[in-house]
Amino acid sequence: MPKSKTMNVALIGSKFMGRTHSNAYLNVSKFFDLPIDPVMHTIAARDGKDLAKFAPRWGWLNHTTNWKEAVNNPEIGLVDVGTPNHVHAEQSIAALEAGKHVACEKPLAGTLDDARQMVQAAKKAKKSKTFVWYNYRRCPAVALAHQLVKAGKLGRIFHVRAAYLQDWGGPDTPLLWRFQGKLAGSGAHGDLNAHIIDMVRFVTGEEITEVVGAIEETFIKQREIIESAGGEISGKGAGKKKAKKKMGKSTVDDAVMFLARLAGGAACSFEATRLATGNKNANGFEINGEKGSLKFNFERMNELEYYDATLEGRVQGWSTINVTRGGDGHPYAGNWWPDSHIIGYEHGFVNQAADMFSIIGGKKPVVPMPDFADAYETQKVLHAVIESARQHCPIKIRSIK
Ligand code: SOE
Repeated sequence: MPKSKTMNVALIGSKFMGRTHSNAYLNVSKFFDLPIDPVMHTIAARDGKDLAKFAPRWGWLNHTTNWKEAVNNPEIGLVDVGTPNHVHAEQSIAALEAGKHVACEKPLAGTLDDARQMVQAAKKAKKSKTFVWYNYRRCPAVALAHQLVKAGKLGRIFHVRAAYLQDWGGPDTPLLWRFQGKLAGSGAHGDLNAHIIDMVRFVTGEEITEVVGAIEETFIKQREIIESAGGEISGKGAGKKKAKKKMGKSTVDDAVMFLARLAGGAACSFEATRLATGNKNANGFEINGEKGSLKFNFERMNELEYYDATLEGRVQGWSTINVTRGGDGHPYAGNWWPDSHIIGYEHGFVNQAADMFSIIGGKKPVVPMPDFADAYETQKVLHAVIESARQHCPIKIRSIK
């Protein structure tokens, strides 16, 4: 068996995305034949005690509390930035300047300025490839939606309605980094609208050209400061035992909604909120075209609903495609289990790791992969939405540099 080519990976961050990315590197070579296989070389994070447990548990050979040491290690080929938004730029740019390939969590950055600096650094680093973990593109149902639209199955697109609804951001949720503007950049907007803006661009193949109007709302102005609370969404109710609560100001949105136009003229609505009570991770879209429609809801992530308006009227209706059939050409499905042996949230990350190493190895990804320049288009829309909400006016994306 010829020895496969390998590349050492350094991951920065060991919280929620640290786990999803570690799981992806642990499993990708078991399910995909890659031109280059990742080696889980180093995990870097701030808490040395936590790291000592995390590293062996998740398959990392080395661990360090000094991310710069990992980034500058000549043995490392890919640096993966899985940290909060305010350090994406510093860590990604350092890795690019060290000649590494760089993967970064979404959104590209907390601010447009940071994102622009990342794109400029990526342009300068000619030999480095960049990737952004817009993982939902690689849910097989979303990838199939992209392929169907690209094949012309919907024809001219009239409407897109996209919503990413969660409900973990209630009054009991403490002042995590995600509620601090200087760390996160924005709240549900950069966290959740980022995903649905990217997905709509990806599935329709069209850029958003104008934000027509927007609402930005912070319903819960004060949140409890919990020293131990990290950034993760499980901090709910952490402060319930404390007698006297120390409160801090939430400086980000809890919800942002906006109306937009696509390059082909479609009229779109987008909604992101952490207060949609009863919706846990309802990330979805509906696209209406001349020849048909598509509907996706991540809470039923293996299913894509399709309405084919080209059928004779008496047999038209919404069909629910269980996107698990590799034999029928469903994207990624052939790498996993037999028909209808459904997959989960973590598989999208494994599928992304597979495409990243395909690209590094000179092969094509199954579906398009966002690099820093592509993710900057999403970042420009994120910025335009907040400008539109605050100035109460439409904003053309071409005006954002
Ligand atoms: C929190 O809203 C979060 O963890 C997002 O940051 C992720 O991108 C999403 O996949 C799940 O929810």
